[in-house]
Amino acid sequence: MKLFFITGNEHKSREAERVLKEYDVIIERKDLECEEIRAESCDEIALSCLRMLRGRVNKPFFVEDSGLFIDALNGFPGTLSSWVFKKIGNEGVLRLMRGERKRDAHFISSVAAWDGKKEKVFIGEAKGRISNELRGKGGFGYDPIFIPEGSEETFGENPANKLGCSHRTRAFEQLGKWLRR
Ligand code: ITT
Repeated sequence: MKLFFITGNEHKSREAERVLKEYDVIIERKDLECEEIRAESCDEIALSCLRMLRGRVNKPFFVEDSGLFIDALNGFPGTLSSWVFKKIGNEGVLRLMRGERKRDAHFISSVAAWDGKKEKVFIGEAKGRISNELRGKGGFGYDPIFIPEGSEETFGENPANKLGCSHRTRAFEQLGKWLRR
């Protein structure tokens, strides 16, 4: 089966490709602009993008919205993750967390898919904590400051571990199972 992944982010599409090939799903990335609504949850944003793009993509496709939610910052940057990363980067987030002992955080990935007949949303989560300093050059975005549960290395230091347990992997595994149903 072939589906379009509408995203401007190549890292996301590479990660999706690796997970979905296990389900015999081939993806093709297409970069179409979608006006993101303001919302507190990634699934609301993903679903609204899916509905906005339905008329423009007449083939089965999906979109993904994700974000980093930091407990000590009441969930910030959350659904603003992409914008905040561009503005202040990992250094800026580490500055906001300076002196903070409670460093719990989680990533959320919401995938909204249209298989040609039905729409469906899948949510994946990765729990972890924010490191005290930048570590590792792998991955993208907040990977160098996020340490997943059960590990001492950031996603940036250990991208192979990321593929096994990330929010995106978990959401795309559900999509793969649904497509294969
Ligand atoms: P599209 O909307 O075009 O898909 P985007 O990068 O703008 O691409 P989002 O709006 O979903 O995507 O923003 C999510 C941001 O959250 C992303 O740009 C990163 O800064 C961060 N993020 C999401 N998943 C991540 C991951 O696996 N590792 C590191 N940072 C991540």
